[in-house]
Amino acid sequence: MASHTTDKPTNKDTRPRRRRAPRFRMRVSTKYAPRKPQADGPLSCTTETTLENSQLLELYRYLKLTRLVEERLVNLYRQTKVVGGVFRSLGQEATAVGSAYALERNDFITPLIRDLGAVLVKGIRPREIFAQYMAKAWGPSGGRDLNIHFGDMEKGFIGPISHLGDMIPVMTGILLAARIQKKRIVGVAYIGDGGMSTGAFHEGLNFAAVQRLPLIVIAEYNHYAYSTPTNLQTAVRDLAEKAAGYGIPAHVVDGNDVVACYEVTKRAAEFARRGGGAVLIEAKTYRRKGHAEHDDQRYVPDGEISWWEKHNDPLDRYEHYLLAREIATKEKLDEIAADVLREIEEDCAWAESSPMPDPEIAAYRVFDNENVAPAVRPKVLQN
Ligand SMILES: Cc1ncc(C[n+]2csc(CCOP(=O)(O)OP(=O)(O)O)c2C)c(N)n1
Ligand SMILES: [Mg+2]
Repeated sequence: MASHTTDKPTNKDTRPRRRRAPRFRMRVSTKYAPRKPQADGPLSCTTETTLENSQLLELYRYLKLTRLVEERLVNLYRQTKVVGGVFRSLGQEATAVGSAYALERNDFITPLIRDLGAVLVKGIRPREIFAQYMAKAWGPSGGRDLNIHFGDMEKGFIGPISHLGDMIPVMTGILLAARIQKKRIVGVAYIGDGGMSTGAFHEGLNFAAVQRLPLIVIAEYNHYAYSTPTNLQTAVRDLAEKAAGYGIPAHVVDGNDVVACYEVTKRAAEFARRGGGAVLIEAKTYRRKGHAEHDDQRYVPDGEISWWEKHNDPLDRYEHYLLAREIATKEKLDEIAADVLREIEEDCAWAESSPMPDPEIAAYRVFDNENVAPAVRPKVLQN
């Protein structure tokens, strides 16, 4: 008889220790949830913050950068220079920018199409975005893929795939690997209200919760998934309620308040990093553009978009906040905006000057043969 290893299978619990959560207690914090607008003035942002003035101005820069990069992409799209669609985050930029800004350099994100702001905060330059959208040879995927379908492992940005929900188990796997390698990183996975209805979302989050992995899920309640309103997507009122099914804490945050998004993610990241496990953050926001530029939004009730534009625009709110608290003057904000525009001009010109990729290279760098055992390694194009 063949000899077997003497190692017996074990059910030893290797997860970080944690005090048991009280049973059946809903743990949804609403400290940073949206508040009713005050009758006497426009909405602002939360004043309870640990951010210094220089950081508050940097946040403003990223918000402005996100909006203006997207505006330039629309411009390029209308000139038929973009290959594929343009997906806007107009009206919800604060969610991606504020949450990503709360992370440390080595932390990871898996953004979706509405999270360009998080990608920029992670250090991706506008020129990469422009070249990628135009499928240019100098773009990060060399024309092999489009929009934000590329990644940068050095910068902690995992390129998304299109299948909704699937980045949750991917990020869970990354965090499990990091734990085995004794790296204390945190991962933020973004998901839409529609994406949360997938099986992959459930399986990924359940596994992360059971393993107490430092996964932060940012659930973007932006009122629509394509043309489906959220009340036809899910029976819960707040997406945060779903956390109870996984036994993890949740927060509801005003997704159009960039400071609140930062603060809530910062707290979640500290909790996750010290072994508390997964956290769900629901950001209440609004998608002011259609699913992509081609979508004329005929399914949206009259007046809804203009209401959000007038009363709850994340950039307007933040400008009001910075001016009212005398963190910046109007001149200072204009100066930042001009600087952002200058960068966009330069980067867009660079991307436009890039050639299109050579057809012969299309099949290179698509398949990673290194991941396959040598004996069964197929002959593929290398490099
Ligand atoms: C599993 C799966 N089903 C359907 C689609 C097609 N699809 C792409 S985006 C989208 C809507 C996503 O809505 P939501 O998750 O709310 O994100 P939002 O677009 O609002 O940011 C759909 C249905 C897909 N990519 N993957
Ligand atoms: Mg949505």
